[in-house]
Amino acid sequence: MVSVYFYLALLLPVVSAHFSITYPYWRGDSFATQYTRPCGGVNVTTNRTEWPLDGGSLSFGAGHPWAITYVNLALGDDETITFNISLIEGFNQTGKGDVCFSKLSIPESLGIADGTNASLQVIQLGELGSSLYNCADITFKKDAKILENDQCKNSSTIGWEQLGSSTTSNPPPSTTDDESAASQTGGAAIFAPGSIAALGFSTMLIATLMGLAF
Ligand SMILES: [Cu+2]
Repeated sequence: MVSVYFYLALLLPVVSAHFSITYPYWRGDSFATQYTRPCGGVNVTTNRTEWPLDGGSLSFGAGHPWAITYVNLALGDDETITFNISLIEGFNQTGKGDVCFSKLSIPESLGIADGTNASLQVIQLGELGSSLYNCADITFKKDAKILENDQCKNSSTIGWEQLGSSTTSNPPPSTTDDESAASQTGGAAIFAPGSIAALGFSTMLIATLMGLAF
């Protein structure tokens, strides 16, 4: 006779660490190879989700207690594409569950046209120090839409924390005025105008995210 615990075990959800992209449709199941850059060991596909020209929705299922998270874009449609266009400021995504950005904006300077192919890359860096990767292949289309609100949900378990050092941290004791000025300049350089726009945007997104979460 089979133990009742056997049947109970069948009812348990698959305890999947790692993460999966749920929209746009990901390249494919990468769970066995998700540590492989740049796309979790899954090659580019022709299964492309249509995205609006100025940016679209992204949702993923998070399976770790926390992960430093980045979203990058690469233009093109083969294995040589480079994910060097950051769509958000990196953040610490906390909690397990569904995460959704209703709209990740695309910089106008990229000159995206109707029919441009690209891929999105989501990176999650967890406590063990290895990054996890997933990609989704997209085609920019002028008539494409972002997800409806009821299709873009954030689980109540999901949280967000900004990265970076505190603005109130003290300079090292030996720092002279000149060095202090230099370090402030260095700090400011991190927030170049483009980054400020990106940070502002992602903060806005996260505000939306948190608003939905609570
Ligand atoms: Cu995992």
